[in-house]
Amino acid sequence: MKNIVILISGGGSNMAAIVNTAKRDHWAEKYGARVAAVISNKADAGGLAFAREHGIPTAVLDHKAFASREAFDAALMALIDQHDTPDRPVLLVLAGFMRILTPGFVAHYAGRLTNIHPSLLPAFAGLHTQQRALDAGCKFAGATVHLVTAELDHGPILAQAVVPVLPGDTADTLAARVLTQEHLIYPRAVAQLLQK
Ligand code: NHR
Ligand code: GAR
Repeated sequence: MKNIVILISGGGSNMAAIVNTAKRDHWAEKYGARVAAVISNKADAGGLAFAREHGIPTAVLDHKAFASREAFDAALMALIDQHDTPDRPVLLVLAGFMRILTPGFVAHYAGRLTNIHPSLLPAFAGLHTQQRALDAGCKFAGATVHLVTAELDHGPILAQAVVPVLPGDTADTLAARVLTQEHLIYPRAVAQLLQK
């Protein structure tokens, strides 16, 4: 049995893709897994409404209310681990979550913490990936699902998808093309982890 906890900061479309796939593919029956909670560091994250509409418990933890990254991460860990039991260990899924996590936090969830990053890692770790890919003249871009380690965007790769860069692309049009692929590979990669 697994409790999936998803962290978001924004629109939450990857979170929604995982929730929808879990339902469509009967993850509860197949893997004993369910999305147990969605947590955002931003109160206005669009994805919170989707989660609430789907009966998933939500929480907001505003990083600005904490004096340090360590203090924020400790509070976040306490919230997440409410869903952690010996027979239902939490699988923690970052989906557009925009806060860098401390090494202590990452170690606590080692091997059960995933992220989706909008580039073909190891190229373009960090932020503003699509503009950097355009500036570099890349002909292809994409997304990577990886296990999170203390080094930003450098954990073991679980899945990737490639899209072409098209003439006239802007960072926004390229990001939208990449995002459609993210919605396919992230639920698939999570399902693979649930089968382990
Ligand atoms: N934490 C660790 N330790 N390792 C990773 O690989 C992580 C991580 C936390 C988030 C997602 C990542 C991405 O996919 C992620 C991977 C935020 C930033 C960032 O610079 C960078 C990478 C990612 C997420 N955040 C700023 C910060 O100071 C804040 C930016 C903002 O609020 O808009 O934390 O791209
Ligand atoms: C996605 O493209 C995701 O890869 C990216 O933000 C978008 C979130 O969309 N993640 C990062 O840039 C992490 N730093 P979503 O909120 O609709 O899933």
